[in-house]
Amino acid sequence: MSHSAFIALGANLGEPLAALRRAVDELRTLGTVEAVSALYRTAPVGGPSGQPDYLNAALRLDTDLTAAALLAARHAAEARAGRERARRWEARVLDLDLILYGDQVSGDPALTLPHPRAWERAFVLAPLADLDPALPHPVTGETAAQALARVGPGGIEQVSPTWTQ
Ligand code: A4P
Ligand code: MG
Repeated sequence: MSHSAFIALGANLGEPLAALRRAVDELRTLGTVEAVSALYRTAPVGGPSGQPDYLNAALRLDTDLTAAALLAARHAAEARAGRERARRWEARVLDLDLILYGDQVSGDPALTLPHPRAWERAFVLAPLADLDPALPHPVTGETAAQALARVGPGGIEQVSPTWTQ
């Protein structure tokens, strides 16, 4: 059965735009990419100080894979991009987060759904609102557009509406 997954992409080391484009191509092999958000330049949130700005985006993937299989595929894609996992929230060549998987809710630390910080972060919410402003948080019901208005668009700037070509 096909599930609708929303995946956030981020990178702030190496060649972030090339890494995000490659990630979109890799995700196309896992299902149907129904929509891709605009691309944003965003100020780093958390982590060591002095990190470069991020590029962030999101996409909707309709897939037959389970959430766990998607997460495993994402680890492989991050590894291919050359990500070295060391400290949490440090600069990275590619970060793929599973934000939503249908309306599935999970507290498993290895796979928390929805992604626990997504509805508090403009760098996730702005791309999500591009894909579907009415997208509801499965627990609270707050939509992506409502959450973006609540947290405010500080620290993010749209760079390009069409960037995957
Ligand atoms: N994990 C649990 N649930 C999920 C899920 N739904 N999606 C586990 C993805 N991973 C999930 O993640 C750490 C662990 O979370 C994994 O073992 C996974 O099984 P990670 O991606 O390896 O490490 P991380 O990204 O450093 O940690 P985390 O907690 O995912 O951080 P965030 O929340 O992704 O924050 N600022 C800007 N401007 N733009 C960014 O993209 N990203 C972060 C990372 C911080 N600041 C940023 C940005
Ligand atoms: Mg992450």
